[in-house]
Amino acid sequence: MSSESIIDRLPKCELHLHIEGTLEPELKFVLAKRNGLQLPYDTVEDIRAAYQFSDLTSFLVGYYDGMEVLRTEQDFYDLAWAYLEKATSQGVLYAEIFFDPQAHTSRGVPFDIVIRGIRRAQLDGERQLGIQTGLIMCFLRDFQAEYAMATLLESLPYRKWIIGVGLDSDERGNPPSKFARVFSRARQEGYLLTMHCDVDQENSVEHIRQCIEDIGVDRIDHGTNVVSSPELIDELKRRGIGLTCCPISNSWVSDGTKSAVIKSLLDQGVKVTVNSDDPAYFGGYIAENLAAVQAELGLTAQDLVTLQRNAIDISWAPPEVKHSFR
Ligand code: ES4
Ligand code: ZN
Repeated sequence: MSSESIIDRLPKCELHLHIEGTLEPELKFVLAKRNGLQLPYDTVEDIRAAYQFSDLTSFLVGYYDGMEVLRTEQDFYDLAWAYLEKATSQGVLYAEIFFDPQAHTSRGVPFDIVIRGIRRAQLDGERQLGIQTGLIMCFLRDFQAEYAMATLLESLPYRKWIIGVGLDSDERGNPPSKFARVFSRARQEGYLLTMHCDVDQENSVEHIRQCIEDIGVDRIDHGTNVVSSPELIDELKRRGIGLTCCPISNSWVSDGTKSAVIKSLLDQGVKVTVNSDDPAYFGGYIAENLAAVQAELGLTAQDLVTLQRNAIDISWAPPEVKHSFR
């Protein structure tokens, strides 16, 4: 069987997917029209052509600007529903979905509008498409820790709809330690913890160390720079902390997919996984990300299965969902 068809047929588990990063240009136009907004582009092609990033900061500026069209509960529903249909078409059985409430509350869209729209799509996805999902709330690390804490408190009435918290956005000058109190409180509230340590960021290895030793995360998003620290690799393995890697995203914000690093960590027994990040911007959902690694490295069928097993192992899915993959 060719690797393409193995990838097509593999039941998939997605662990690193920003719902706002699934906003395709076509939907951007629909939402802009519905909300009476004028986009600074005339066509879908113009929008795609404007997606030229060389690093994380340049990507993030356009990314947050692009969310302006998301205003109503129905907008968030439509966004999440479109992703769930796409994921189902690629054989995703279970997905953990990040959302960035502060990217919306900071421009006047209430928290409950955001989460209710996404939640309604999750329920419809389960009923109509058979895809199971969990929701992870990310704090924006370039905002103050106090705003993250206020967002954490605001989430508590929706506690049952959220499985964990994460940390994303611009990493430079915003280390994990800045959010130690917020994450400690989140843990007390019963949330599981993950944080981004984006590829090739300043002080990446120190940020990974803080995640593991000071914050006590359950997982790390990206985290591939750990490859330069044998001690931290051992610590990841000892604690069973997995990495959610995103090869196509890496190739936009750094100097390549880091496929060789992913394979090296896989071979060293770290629980690495392959995921999408912001597919509408980077141009690849989970199948394309697996295919990108496959094309560079010629992974065996067994490697591809291991990647999905790892994902299920380190996922925060309930036991019955984990069993459905066996
Ligand atoms: C992100 Cl690539 C990346 N890095 C940090 N934060 C993010 N949020 C969405 N995509
Ligand atoms: Zn991410």
